Amino acid sequence: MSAEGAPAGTTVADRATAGFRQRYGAEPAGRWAAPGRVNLIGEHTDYNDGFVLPFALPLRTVVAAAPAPDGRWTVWSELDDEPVEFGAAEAGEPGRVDGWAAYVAGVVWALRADGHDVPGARLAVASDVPVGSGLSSSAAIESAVLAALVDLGGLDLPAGRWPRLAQRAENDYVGAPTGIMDQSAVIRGRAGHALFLDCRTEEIEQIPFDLDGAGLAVLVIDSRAPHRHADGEYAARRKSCERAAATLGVTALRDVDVAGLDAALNRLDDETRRRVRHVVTENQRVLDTVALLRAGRVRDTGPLLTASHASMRDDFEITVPEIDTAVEAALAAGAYGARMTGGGFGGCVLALVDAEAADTVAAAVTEAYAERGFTAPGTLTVLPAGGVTRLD
Ligand code: GAF
Repeated sequence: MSAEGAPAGTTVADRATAGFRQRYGAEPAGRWAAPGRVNLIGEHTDYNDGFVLPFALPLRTVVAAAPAPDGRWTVWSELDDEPVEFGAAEAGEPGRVDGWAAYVAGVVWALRADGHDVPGARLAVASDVPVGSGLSSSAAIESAVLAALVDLGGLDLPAGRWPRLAQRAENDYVGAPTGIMDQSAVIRGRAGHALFLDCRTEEIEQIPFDLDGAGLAVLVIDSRAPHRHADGEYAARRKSCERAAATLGVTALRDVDVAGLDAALNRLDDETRRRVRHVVTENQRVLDTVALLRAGRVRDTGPLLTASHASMRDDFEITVPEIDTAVEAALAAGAYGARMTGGGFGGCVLALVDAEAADTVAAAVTEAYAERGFTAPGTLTVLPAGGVTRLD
């Protein structure tokens, strides 16, 4: 849906501005944009203090905003006709604002909990990041709102601290027990690079990910699979990992490496064994992928991506038939590697392909879907883009 008053064909930033003008009858003081993300590799490793390698997408969420002298927050989104308004009381208590606006109230909550004097504001949100596709539309809105409020209030908050605050908004206000990957990718992503993040230390390294130079592309396939019990299953996986770490006497599964895996597995029940094996081997796959990218061997990362998928399918058990079909069809059509990206139970698949073969691979996946009677997938080729930024 796009904002009334924004002619068809206008950009997401235009839509945010048009929405702001129409809703508030004034000009915004500025516009802030934050991207969605895909994760190249390293799934369900972030909340285990492990390694991830996501990158920011060219699809963005834009927030047009201006200070509100009454000290309250009003937010309008093109996803919803009615704006949501709240004050310090609602922002002070998790759960008082729900639905999509909870991500906005959560950011206000997290900033205030961190001791900042958050300015009241009017905000208008437009987004090209599809909601519910596993491309982190939630981290995008959190990060764009965070950037807007930091700038409007002149808050003293270095960008290095933003991911943790945005994560707190999601964990403690919205109530989703996610890790720090998505917010980090969306805030710290850099064009042409994948973000190698150590989720324990929050150290980052920008890893050149030169798809163009290698004649390659990342094809993102939106599985269009309905998210089946995603929230409950995500929380269950997280709990299972935390229980395993406690049984093994380590702070987090990050502290088990491939060399110590067999000894660790011997101490666990069948199901937990599979969960732990995924996390430990996935951390190693991230390190191996980083090593290959550092050596400029982009194409050679393909088998690691595919191995990551097998591990998510067989050991972590978070894939669904549409997702597995997309991966198999992409590989059969010549992709160098393919895997589900994101939390699982739906969402997107990414495939590493020759740039000139992207359309053929997309068509093969669409055909495999049709044969199985699935709703047609969405497909898009992407290059790594930059993180959150002020537009003007
Ligand atoms: C979701 C979460 F938000 C991330 O923190 C991460 O755990 C991911 O699932 C799985 O890798 O995107």
